[in-house]
Amino acid sequence: MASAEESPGVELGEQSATHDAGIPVHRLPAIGDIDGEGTRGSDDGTGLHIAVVCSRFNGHVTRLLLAGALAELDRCGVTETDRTVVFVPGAFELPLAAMTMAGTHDFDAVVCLGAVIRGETSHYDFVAGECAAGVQRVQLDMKLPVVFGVLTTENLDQALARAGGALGNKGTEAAATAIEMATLLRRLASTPVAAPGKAAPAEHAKERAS
Ligand code: INI
Repeated sequence: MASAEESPGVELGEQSATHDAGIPVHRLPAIGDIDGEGTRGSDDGTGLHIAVVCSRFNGHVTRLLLAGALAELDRCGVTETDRTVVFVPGAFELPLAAMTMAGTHDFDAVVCLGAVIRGETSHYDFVAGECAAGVQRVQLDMKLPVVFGVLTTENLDQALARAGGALGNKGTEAAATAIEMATLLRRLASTPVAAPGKAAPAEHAKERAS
């Protein structure tokens, strides 16, 4: 997503803004928004198996994230029978549950949903930081898309704005990211990627010939 630094002249406030190409600054761009050659995923989730891990802490926010995520999975063709939803107490527990779901090897992606809202102590920093680091660790260790659909905000209003309010729904974006990454990884696995002028790895060539 474009940042304030990448988009000079764009005023980034609580309201949605668009940069020159008309792509919303605050929102996840649609898959086709960035033109040109290159391999990308799709939003066709037909046949994909998706796990959703949702934190119950700040449940009045996370339930909205979950609703957004499930609606997006519906839109992308991931049926109820092709998805599994599990709940954990708080965002700190998301990585372990995500690791457990990933370890089944039954899923093409895991979506983690949570809301960490700053309080009066430094607890927020530990929970948010460890959650983010843990989710990324699971993704890299398991070589599986594990999506960070966790709000980290200063207050409840900021969280609600991003949970179906004026600034979209982080749960919806997380589910869309899971589908795009799962389909991208499938494409990269079935189509050998080779640097210009280099032959594709032999095993890929063999696979193609068969
Ligand atoms: N968990 C959250 O998901 N959001 C928070 O804002 C939060 N805060 O601020 O404390 C939070 N804490 C609980 C934490 O995730 C664990 O469940 C708890 O520490 C037990 O391990």
